[in-house]
Amino acid sequence: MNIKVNGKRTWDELEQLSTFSDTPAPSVTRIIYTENDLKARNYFKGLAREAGLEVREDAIGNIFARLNGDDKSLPAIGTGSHCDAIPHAGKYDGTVGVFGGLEALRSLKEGGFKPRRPLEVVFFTSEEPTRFGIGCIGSRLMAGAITVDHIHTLKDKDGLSVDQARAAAGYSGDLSSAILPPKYYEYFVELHIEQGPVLEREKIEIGAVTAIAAPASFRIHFTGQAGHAGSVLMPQRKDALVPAAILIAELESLAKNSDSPDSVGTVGVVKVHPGAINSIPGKVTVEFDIRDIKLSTRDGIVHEIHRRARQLAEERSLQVEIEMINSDPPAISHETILQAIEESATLQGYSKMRLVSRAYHDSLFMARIAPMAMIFVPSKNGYSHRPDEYTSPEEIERGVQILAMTMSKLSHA
Ligand code: HGY
Ligand code: MN
Ligand code: MN
Repeated sequence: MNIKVNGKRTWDELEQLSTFSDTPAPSVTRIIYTENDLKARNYFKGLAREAGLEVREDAIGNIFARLNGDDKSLPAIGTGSHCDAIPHAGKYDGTVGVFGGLEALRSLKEGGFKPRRPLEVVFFTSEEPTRFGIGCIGSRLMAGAITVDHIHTLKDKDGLSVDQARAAAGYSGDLSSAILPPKYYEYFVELHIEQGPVLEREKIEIGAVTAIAAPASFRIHFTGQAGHAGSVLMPQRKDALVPAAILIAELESLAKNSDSPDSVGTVGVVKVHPGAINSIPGKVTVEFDIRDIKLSTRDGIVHEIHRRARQLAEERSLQVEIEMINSDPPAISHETILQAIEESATLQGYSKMRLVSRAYHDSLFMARIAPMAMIFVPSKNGYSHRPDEYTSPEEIERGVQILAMTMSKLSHA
């Protein structure tokens, strides 16, 4: 069968999707369970139903759109990604995988393709950690990689729990019902923008992702003594922000000088109390994001930051609390899918290369329950998580074309 996806349709749908945002174009902000997230969900469900796909949602809001095959009982070939976006993000992170997945199933159906195994695209809930502090809540739950009890403890900055927020968004039911049964998927392949500079630098059209980096994140809470910035002399101070600043600088050095080029360390959130220019910080919370493809290297950096935090607290007579958020292993892609991606690219005459993903994705958790791989398309200047994130219509169409061809191959594998 000669598969031909409709890239223009996907591009137009991504443009419409980008209007569902809390911040003005070209930025996109779409936080889980907010009004714009619900608009994105309804938009996707409407298009999936129009395409004749079977649509269902689980208790936490993962949306599944399925093209049934000859044998409904067979494990499906899965794809999908996310549409939630961090504040002031771009249009393409995650969305290319959700609407590209929809286009792959839709164009296969329109082309008369009869899958042996069902094909399914997932709109995952809460891939970004923005609202509830930990990423990939929906895919973690599906894969049994987070406990229901843990999800019940998660709250947003206003103290609203996941359960309260999901109920307000219209999702109910026992969260354990969202855990997928064994062998639900035969294979899982996600299309995503690279969010890095490699494909563009190497002038390659399609990336076959061989591994997804291991992310770890945690909060360190320092408690010292607040006080007047003028009258408390330096020897008497218990400044809670100074040890945080030391750790931030040391994290950069640890990541730069590790034994792996893939080590990255980021502090994107620092909360200071009371947060006044003329008051000594009494309480400080610092959020750390540390990743590497090599688990031992990632863990080495995490442990060193923890050790130094305790040492600095002791030296400065402060209290310190370390709160782990997540510490996940890397995911390794499955050779069968990688070869299907590369064969499809060759058939299309697209250039291709293998590379790792330094960003994490829902596929990191789908890899726990099925053979997984990812397809990357280039990111202009490697930019992502910023309004000028960009991937061209042609690049997106090529990615969707390879996704459709790969899924059709795997459906009969
Ligand atoms: O942080 C990440 O890697 C993903 O974009 N949530
Ligand atoms: Mn992201
Ligand atoms: Mn993403």
